[in-house]
Amino acid sequence: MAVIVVSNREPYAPSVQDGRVTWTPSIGGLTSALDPVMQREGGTWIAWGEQHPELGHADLPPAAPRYRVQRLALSGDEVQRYYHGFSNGALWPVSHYFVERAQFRADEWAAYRAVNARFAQAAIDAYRPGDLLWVHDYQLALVPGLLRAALPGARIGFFWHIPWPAQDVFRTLPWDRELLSGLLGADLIGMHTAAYARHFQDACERTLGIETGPGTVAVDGRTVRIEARPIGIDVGAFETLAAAPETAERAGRLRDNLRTLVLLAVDRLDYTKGIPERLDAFEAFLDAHPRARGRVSLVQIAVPSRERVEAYLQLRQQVEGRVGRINGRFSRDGWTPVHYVFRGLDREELVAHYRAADAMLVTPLRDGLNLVAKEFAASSADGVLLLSRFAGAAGEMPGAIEVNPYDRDGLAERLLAALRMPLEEKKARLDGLRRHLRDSDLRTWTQRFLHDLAGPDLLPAALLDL
Ligand code: GDG
Repeated sequence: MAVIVVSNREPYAPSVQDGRVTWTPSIGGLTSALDPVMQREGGTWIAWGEQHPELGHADLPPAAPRYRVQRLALSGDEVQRYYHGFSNGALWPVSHYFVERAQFRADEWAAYRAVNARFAQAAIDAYRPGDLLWVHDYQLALVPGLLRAALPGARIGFFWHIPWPAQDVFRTLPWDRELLSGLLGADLIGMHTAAYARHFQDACERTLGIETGPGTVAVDGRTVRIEARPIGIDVGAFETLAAAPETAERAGRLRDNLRTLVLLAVDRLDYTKGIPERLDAFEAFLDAHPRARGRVSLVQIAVPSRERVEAYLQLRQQVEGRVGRINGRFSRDGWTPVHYVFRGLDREELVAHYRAADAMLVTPLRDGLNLVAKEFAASSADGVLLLSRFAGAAGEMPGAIEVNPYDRDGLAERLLAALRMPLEEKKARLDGLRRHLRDSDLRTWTQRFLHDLAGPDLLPAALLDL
């Protein structure tokens, strides 16, 4: 038995220099979650070959190949309509409650269907009886249905990484029925929170008129399970990196350069992450507390994202306008209130930032889960986590200070409380958070999902001791 993973993003991205190809693991949770299990089990990973599609399929990891990445080459038109169009211009905003930003276009929906069919066909070609199929995320919602039609007896899992919105929001999608039916091709559907799973069941009842039970939906004589399974992180990897002497040195240098208390925020530059609202709250904080001026700095790491979508270009202007305004208003005596970094950091640099921060601001307007919050909690020695009540992770992380990103003045006051928190309380909160993270680590997440998908009789032995 082998595992077949189907995802939009490829696990390793190739780069070519002087005719030599180097494969680098892609940034993000999916590669860290699934690469280890693929390395153990072998199998096939089907993904869009975004970089250098001409290279075709690859056996990875490069040093000791264990599984095959089947790289689909998408045309410019497919990328535009399927990825930037329907996935990121319709499904993403609706799922995050930004209905007014969504654009519903029939040609983009047609491209979404066609590209989902290409992914499904590649998985069908790779499939051998007994294999486990695991499809990921909102770009590929129709794939489980297509797989089920072609492979009625297959075991198909799906994980939805973003929020599932309340029914009145979901039903704004003109193709709500098709999306639901597509997903219901799976045997097991995972979501980050119980609320998302409930919303999904609501949609099945009200849009499709299907009966649901506790955590189940009955369809075509099959029972589909819908479960809350929040993704974890590789806690050990973050703890080890955070404790390394080089990290302490880097963190020390960062703090020496700033010479103030450090507030940190790390996000893809996305309108769901609440970056302008956070900057407004920081400005309100500086207005309300003149003594904080010169003593507190905000470091905002904004990772470039989806730059071909108009809304994202506008967001960048909005954010940079605010950074300029705050720095223009408050900078003095060599102190700059906002340090704005518009690029991704490497893992070591990222963890050094987590380590240097007195408080971490994770304040999305809406977020499926939010891995940054978990990574900070695993890396920090004595920092405070402020976490939006609209991040899926909030329910799991009571050790964080809960904030409402829409409440500018409230958020400003919470900042002050975080910076004044006694050391023992900070440490106690981090200890509690870390205990939970260890119990729900990434390997456990992957192992449990595949275990439950396979059923005990079919479980590959190696999955037991991942
Ligand atoms: C989607 C859902 C859900 C970020 N900046 C740098 C960097 N990162 C890494 C982080 C983290 C990942 O990217 C971001 O994950 P998030 O969960 O915060 O957000 P999304 O990208 O929106 O992810 C989200 C997730 O899927 C998983 O299901 O939690 O809700 O939206 O791992 O560390 N990594 C490096 N440099 C950076 O500058 N190396």
